[in-house]
Amino acid sequence: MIRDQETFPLLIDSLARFVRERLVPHENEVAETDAIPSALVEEMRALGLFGLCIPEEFGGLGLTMEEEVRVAFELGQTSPAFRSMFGTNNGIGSQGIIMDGTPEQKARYLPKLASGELVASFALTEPGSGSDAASLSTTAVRDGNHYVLNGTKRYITNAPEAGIFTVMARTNPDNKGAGGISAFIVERGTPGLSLGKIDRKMGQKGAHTSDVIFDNCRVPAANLIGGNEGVGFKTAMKVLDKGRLHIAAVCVGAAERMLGDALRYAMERKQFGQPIAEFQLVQAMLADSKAELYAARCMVIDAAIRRDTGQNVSTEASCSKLFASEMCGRVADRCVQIHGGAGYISDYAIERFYRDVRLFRLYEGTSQIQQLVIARNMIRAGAA
Ligand code: COS
Repeated sequence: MIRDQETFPLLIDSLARFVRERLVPHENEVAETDAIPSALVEEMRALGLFGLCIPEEFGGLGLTMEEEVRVAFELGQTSPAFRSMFGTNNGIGSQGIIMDGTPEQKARYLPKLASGELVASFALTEPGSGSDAASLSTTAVRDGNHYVLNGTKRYITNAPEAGIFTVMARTNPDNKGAGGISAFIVERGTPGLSLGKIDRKMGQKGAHTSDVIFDNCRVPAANLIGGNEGVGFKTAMKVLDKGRLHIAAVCVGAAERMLGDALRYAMERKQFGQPIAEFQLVQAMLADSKAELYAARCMVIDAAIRRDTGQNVSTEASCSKLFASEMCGRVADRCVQIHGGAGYISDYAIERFYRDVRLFRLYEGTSQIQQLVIARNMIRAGAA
């Protein structure tokens, strides 16, 4: 759903211009320094990018899902590290509070997240629990007006920058499954919370992940999300349903960028006396990429519109994440191929994108987890 047909295209235009004129020129610098220049982060704040998906009453733009994916199509057209900077504030870091938080939790944290004053991280994954998220072993034991957290979270995006963490921990040791898990908001600086060293990754330089370690970390009971124990896993799954659709849209944006670069290269690069774009084998790679990209774009928009009308889109979000991230990987591979040897050289953006987009098939649920979610939902519906 697009709320205002007149102003929304203006937002898209200004974001496209920001991406083209401000972010793309800094891609190499970010990759080399592993940092986003603070002036750019300031510009992101001023544009409201940290609050895109936070409700208007808390100072955000309150984008609908369709608006959000269309914005992500634009933001995806540059290094994913830029989007990642404000991605957790709009997505996995804040949505648990937006969906299930108490009015006090929303009032305390959302305005600061919307303005970008505070960065939020989502802490689910652990050394021993990745795809099998319900088996997590971080514990939270009630002690008076506090919970005492112990455990380690792994690969936590934006942990080094985060001011708050939404943390999934087991409050009921007798329930080893999803029902024993609760979600908490933990503020940086809480005694007992520390960070591991920043992970060295294959790509997405400028976006940081690290371990988050809880060692007898005392968290006020008021920070139990929604005030209810045992529903933290459901909160996490609902957050991921939305996040997966967003990532699918980012994949569409990234594929558009890569294909645009490859097309330009193919039209300029001459071999055998003519631009390589004239060769049918190159055309096949361009055409297959275009067709798949179009399919992914349509899927993402359809799933987003369905979500805006209140439908449960768990299946469609996983279908979109599965197809779009795999499509993005195939497009990246073909675009390297179209560039030939140049595609292996860091002077060309495609070399960096090829590594950057590999993450899309892994995080917020691997392709195999998306397959599992889709098939399970089908079987459940079939049995009903
Ligand atoms: N929305 C709401 N509730 C959901 C849900 C969703 N999308 N998915 C599951 N639930 C609920 C179930 O209904 C169930 O509740 P009840 O016991 O009351 O029925 C509970 O959560 C447990 O669900 P389920 O039995 O399906 O859990 P499993 O342990 O079998 O695993 C998967 C579910 C594998 C899908 C889940 O662990 C997962 O998504 N893993 C990947 C994690 C991930 O994406 N990590 C990325 C890190 S974050 S960047």
